[in-house]
Amino acid sequence: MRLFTVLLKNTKKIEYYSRFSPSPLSIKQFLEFGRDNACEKTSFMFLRKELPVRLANTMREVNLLPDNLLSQPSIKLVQKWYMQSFVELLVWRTMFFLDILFLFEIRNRHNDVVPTMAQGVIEYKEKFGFDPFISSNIQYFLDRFYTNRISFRMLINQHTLLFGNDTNPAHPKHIGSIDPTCNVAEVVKDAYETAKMLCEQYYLAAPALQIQEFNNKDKSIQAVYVPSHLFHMLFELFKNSMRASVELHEDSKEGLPPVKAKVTLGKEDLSIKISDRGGGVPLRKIDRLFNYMYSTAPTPSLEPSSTVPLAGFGYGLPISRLYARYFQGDLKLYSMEGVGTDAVIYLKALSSESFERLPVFNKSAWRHYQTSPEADDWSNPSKEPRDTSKSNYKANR
Ligand code: W6P
Repeated sequence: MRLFTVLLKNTKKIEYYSRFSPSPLSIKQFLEFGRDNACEKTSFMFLRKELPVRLANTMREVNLLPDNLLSQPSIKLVQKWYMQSFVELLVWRTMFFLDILFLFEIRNRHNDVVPTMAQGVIEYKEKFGFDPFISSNIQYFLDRFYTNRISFRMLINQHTLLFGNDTNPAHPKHIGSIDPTCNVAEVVKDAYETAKMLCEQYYLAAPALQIQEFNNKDKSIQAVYVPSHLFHMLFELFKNSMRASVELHEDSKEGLPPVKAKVTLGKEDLSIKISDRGGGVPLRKIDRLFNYMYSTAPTPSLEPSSTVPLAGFGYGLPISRLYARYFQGDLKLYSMEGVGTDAVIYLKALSSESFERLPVFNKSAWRHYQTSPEADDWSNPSKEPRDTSKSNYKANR
């Protein structure tokens, strides 16, 4: 009886907080807040409302997933973590001091959300198979769910880095996780070197790197950005480029073609292009590289790609694209089959324009989960005309 009333109350509270929209912050705001008069109390006042709002928004959306997916044990486990954190945050609301250890505890509880959700998708696929409708549902959901998670961790990290005791001695100029003068080419080199180590371990060779910067002035291009996010994206792209390059040129005499990086700065965009000569990907398969359901293998240990350390987890590309989009950028692949692939990361050149891009739980989001699959409104190329001599097939030409 008591358990029931507790559950009822929590449902009501989730409903209450989910009616508020999350408040997106720009990198400039994160910076100004952390730099000038970083006030722990102000940060606490913001977080004690904003964290439950962001959690509640995403928890409502989890509930819209198809029953067959929601009932998988891994998804249930993730839901339990969210509920626990939500309840704890509401207790925290009633206090007027803040405990950084408590925020660490919440953050760490959610460390394994990505592989656990992936496991849930695998469980679903094993029982029900691949379904294009479910796949597009999952795609829409996970993009929003993981963006929410990126943002939640961003908020917690800013608070704990700014007000925790452990000021970052390696990066005294950083404001929390933001580097106000992030040297983009340096992060490119870092990510390249890390991927190169893995690549050499596995293939005993790795492509060289060529970096080019395009800037009006003759100093290196700087961004106001979260270096760890940038590293995450670049590392993922380098792994893919290296793997494709080495596997294509393994037996060739000419040696490995280098991977090229180009960093450019315009008025609006800061762009980073990573180009490989790894043979490219046919257009038909490009979307799959970003598809969650497609890239989760039902038997990971038997899947050849999972034995290749360079292949990553399978969620590397879609999540890298979410990092880019999180601050109003994007990540795109331009491939030419037979030659190679260009991957471009677009970032906003101005920190005042890089606002968090956050999912909002509302009617329009709700509608996305309700639409049922309809007949395709484009012709299907695989269907042959039944009888070309009798039908109007010829008359149509
Ligand atoms: C490839 C496939 C791919 C994905 C992402 C980035 C670069 C590349 N290169 O061949």
